[in-house]
Amino acid sequence: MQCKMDVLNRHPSWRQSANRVLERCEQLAQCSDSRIGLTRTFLSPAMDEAHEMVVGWMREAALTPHVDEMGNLIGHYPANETNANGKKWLFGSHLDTVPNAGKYDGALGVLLAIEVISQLQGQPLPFAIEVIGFSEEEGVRFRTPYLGSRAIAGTFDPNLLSLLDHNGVSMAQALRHFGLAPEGWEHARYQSDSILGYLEAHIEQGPLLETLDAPLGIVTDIVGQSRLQVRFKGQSGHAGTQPMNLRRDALTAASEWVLAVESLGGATEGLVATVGSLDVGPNTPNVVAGETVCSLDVRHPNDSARESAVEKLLATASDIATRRNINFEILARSSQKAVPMDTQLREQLQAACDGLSVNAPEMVSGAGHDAAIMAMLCPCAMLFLRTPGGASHCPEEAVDLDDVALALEAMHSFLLSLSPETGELIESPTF
Ligand code: HGY
Ligand code: MN
Ligand code: MN
Repeated sequence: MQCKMDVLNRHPSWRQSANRVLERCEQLAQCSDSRIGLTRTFLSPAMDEAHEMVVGWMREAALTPHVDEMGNLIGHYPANETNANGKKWLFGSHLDTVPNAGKYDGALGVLLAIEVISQLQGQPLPFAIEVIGFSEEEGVRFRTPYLGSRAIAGTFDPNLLSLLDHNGVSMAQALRHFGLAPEGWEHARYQSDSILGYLEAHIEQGPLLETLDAPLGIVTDIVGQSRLQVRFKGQSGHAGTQPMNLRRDALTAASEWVLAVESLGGATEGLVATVGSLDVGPNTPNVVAGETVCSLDVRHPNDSARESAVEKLLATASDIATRRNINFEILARSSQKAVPMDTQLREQLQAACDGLSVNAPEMVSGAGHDAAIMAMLCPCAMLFLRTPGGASHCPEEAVDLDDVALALEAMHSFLLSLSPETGELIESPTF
């Protein structure tokens, strides 16, 4: 068998590959639940279309595709016969999006991985590789993130199968409708002793790399996040006849709280706090709002700082409610601890970037990623790409062709640096 080095050295210019990746991001962005903008949610018809498109690209790269019980699309690249330890490397990111999303959040990481594998030109390595297109990272359809990676990492909670989406469809029904067997969710689980590591390439989604004029970044930690849904309940009333001093207006109560969330975020080092959704009941111009349901998203690199910020904001909400003679309650609450990336894995990724003399500063990820869940299963690392304009979770999301080419080269060079016998990380890799 030709040694790994020979196999991997024959490949076209990376700009050409980067072009193909960006063209595919454009094509994939056509798979949308809505006619206006890009929205692709868990197990939707658009996700099915996306699977069909990505399966074709996986096959071209000699990856054998399948969909697991949680709707993850997985392409398998077999090892050569000498695969000593039967272990594999995992690459990938998520295929779902937020509403009115950009084209690169998630999709770029899947397509970069497929492109790097395609440069192996079908030649096997001494370890298998799997490219995973996770089914649900954003948590849009069932208001619960990381469903796909949790199933793979073995941390999925089967009680979630009874969650209903806004059409009253349960997760179990949605899985069945997609042709999957929800009762088989456990089969999606990987065994950690079969995994060498997980590498996720992703846009930074913020302004830091652009400020540092760096094309790539290496993630040290993924911040922790708390996600809550809360309700202010007052009394609906007639906008024309109800005197101001007799109102129990749930919208003004929520509005006061939304501004309190913003000011705590602005006043606390390292904290971001966001009310991104606000449902008003009955949401009618001539009716004083009787009820509002708000989201709360709080993040910080330090878990206790995050948790104390959440407690402060909940206390503020009940103070506001009491003063305004309104009821306040928490409807749902989930939290994800801050997760460090694997030191040796990210040092080897850093060395791959250094070997290309690419400036790839270390940084914390303010965004959540499937790597935060996969870190329960195996060593993980993330490679960030500069986000021109720092815009993400919106159609303005962009990425630079040359940065994509550098990311491909860095991932490829990282692959080269693994032990040619076992695929494991090696002490001082040469580049
Ligand atoms: O919300 C996040 O940080 C990620 O985009 N799911
Ligand atoms: Mn996202
Ligand atoms: Mn993402």
